[in-house]
Amino acid sequence: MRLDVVTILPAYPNVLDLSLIGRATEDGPLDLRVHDLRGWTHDRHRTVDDTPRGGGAGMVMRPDVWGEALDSVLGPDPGQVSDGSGLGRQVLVIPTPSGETFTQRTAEDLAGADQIVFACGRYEGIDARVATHYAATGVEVRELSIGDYVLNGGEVAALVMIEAIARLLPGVI
Ligand code: ABV
Repeated sequence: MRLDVVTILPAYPNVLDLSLIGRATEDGPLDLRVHDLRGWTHDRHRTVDDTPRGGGAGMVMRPDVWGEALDSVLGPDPGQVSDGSGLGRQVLVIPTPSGETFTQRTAEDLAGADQIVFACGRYEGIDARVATHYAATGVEVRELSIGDYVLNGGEVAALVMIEAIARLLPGVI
């Protein structure tokens, strides 16, 4: 299974190397790739945050930067993994406190995917047009919450989901 994590804190997923998940990445069924969102910015300050469209308090994350990042990570046929071995199930997970609750059932379902891309937002979240856009292009978009509390960003939520999903894969435990 391929797992991609897009984040402005690309060192976060390094903790997975301490566990069984790290070993599964070295010689097992997991292909974990971490991407720095700021690699898709074009300005000198590598800006990823923006004032919300239509006004309102707080900052959202720029949809143009997320669009370039996710177009690149999802590849030319969004919704399908093209890894040479035929087409597979590709899922875009957006951790958000307002999402559907992630449960063991969700983990079991997502363990059947061929590629999961975790879009980890900071600030007040990723501009809502990002989820709408990829859902409209045929990607299975899942906005998921690990619990009824607010974190500073989606990274820790993604780590929780990755651990719960990866341990279900044959050859990880
Ligand atoms: C994602 N809180 S998931 C981004 N419980 C920001 C905050 C946050 C998540 C969660």
